[in-house]
Amino acid sequence: PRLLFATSNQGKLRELRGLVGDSVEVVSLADLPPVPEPVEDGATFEENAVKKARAYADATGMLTLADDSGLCVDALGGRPGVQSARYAPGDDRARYEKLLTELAGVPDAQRTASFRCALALVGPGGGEAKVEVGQCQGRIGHAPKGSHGFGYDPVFILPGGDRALAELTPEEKSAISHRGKAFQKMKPHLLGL
Ligand code: ITT
Repeated sequence: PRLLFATSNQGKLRELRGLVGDSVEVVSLADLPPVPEPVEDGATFEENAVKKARAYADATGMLTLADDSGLCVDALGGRPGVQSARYAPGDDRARYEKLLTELAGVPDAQRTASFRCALALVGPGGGEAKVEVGQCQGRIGHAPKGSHGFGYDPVFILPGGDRALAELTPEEKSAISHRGKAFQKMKPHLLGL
């Protein structure tokens, strides 16, 4: 079946295309006439993912998958969390630079963080959403490094070493990422269609 991946984030779209492979034809928002953007005012990733999937499924009549994700930093009480895309104006770099500034002077042991992802799938006729989540643990580094990925990947250090998520190839990232884990749980729902 054709699947609408309802995101305007090119990084997410690239990763999902890699995860889906050739089994499903993926259409993105860029392939469709403009649809009004839903308001992401939910308190949780799950809630926002369902809001997005439902809004785009209603507007297009297509099987729709949406992703709401973000970075939860323990020393910041879980911020930026659901606000990750709006944490600072400007681009991804402006946002991870702000994070490094906020964490200046915080020792490594207290720089723990997790990426979270909620995927929501809504059928062409609406109805119940299928929701799956995934997490990836790590800590915030002291300077950006690596050129892969997107968003906060250059400042997210993986456990057991000093590698940033942005230093992993797309395949390596998807094997351990919040999005990859959520997608593996979502896969049976997609194949069952
Ligand atoms: P859509 O709502 O159109 O999907 P968005 O970028 O606004 O795109 P979110 O509201 O879910 O999406 O915000 C997620 C933000 O969290 C995203 O902009 C990144 O900054 C960050 N993020 C999510 N997944 C990430 C990942 O795998 N690596 C790095 N940063 C990530």
